[in-house]
Amino acid sequence: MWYTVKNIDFVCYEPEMLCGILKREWMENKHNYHFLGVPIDISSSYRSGARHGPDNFRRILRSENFECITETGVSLKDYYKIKDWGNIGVISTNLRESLRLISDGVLDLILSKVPFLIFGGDHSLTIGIGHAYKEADLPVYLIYLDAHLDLYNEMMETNLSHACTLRRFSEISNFQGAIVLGYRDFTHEQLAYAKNNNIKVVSTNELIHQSDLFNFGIEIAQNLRNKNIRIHVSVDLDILDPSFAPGVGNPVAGGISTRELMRLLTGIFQGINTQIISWDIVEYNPLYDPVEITAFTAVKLLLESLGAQIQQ
Ligand SMILES: [Mn+2]
Repeated sequence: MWYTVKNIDFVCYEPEMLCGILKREWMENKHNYHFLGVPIDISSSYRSGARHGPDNFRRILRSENFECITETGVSLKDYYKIKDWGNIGVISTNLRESLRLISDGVLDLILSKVPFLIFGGDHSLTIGIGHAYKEADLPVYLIYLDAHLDLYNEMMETNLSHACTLRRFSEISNFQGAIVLGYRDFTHEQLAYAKNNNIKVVSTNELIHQSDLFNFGIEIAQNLRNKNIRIHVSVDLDILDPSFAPGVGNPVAGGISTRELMRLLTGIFQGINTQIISWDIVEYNPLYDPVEITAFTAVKLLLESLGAQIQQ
């Protein structure tokens, strides 16, 4: 079966090889995983530059720096045929219209029934993912890894800011609830909103006191099984301490380590693994990542997450 993705700018990027798991000769075959970039940073409230994220991420991913194997010994080449659809042709001056384009593109990915990763771009793009789930008429639950709650009703005179993402997502009729993991920058108003709107919150401090983040991740995901809902996992790289991920729009000190995030994220994906997975990695900003720490971290998270998503 072959299908098309609408409204996507194919000219932007057609990678020949991504870490050995995407090859040109596979293009005509059925793929079992999709990537899509969203180069957007209109709503970044502090340091913009995330629009350069997707292409820099690919540049690092295509480097010869990685073996295509997870730490648990899973050879990703044996499982994945990945299609990278390039970047959505967002309109860099119009967030509302860009969200419509994102929603259209993501809807096609959802309808293809293949797991997918959206790479940002600032966090506002996740609002478009929510709209796509609504269009597909699929109830969706969010697992939201972030130093922020993103529950402002408005930020800097716009209600479509990346600081409002979870708030807007929670207003979508198909929203089934969320859990925020790793927050440490918040307001009491946002916490009150979360409490009243089926949004669980786990602070960074609560996270680090878990005895095992891998098992904690599995538990979170397994609690969502058998509920007949789709799960979207949204990973804002600012959940990490800035020493592990300096290249983000709004860094917050005191975050978890790369190793801790890997444990948590791979646990979540192992727990989900009987369902179709969609996820995003957002807020990677190469302009503040001069020695590419954040990029290498993101690629590591990707590889280990792909390994954890393989259904055993
Ligand atoms: Mn954030």
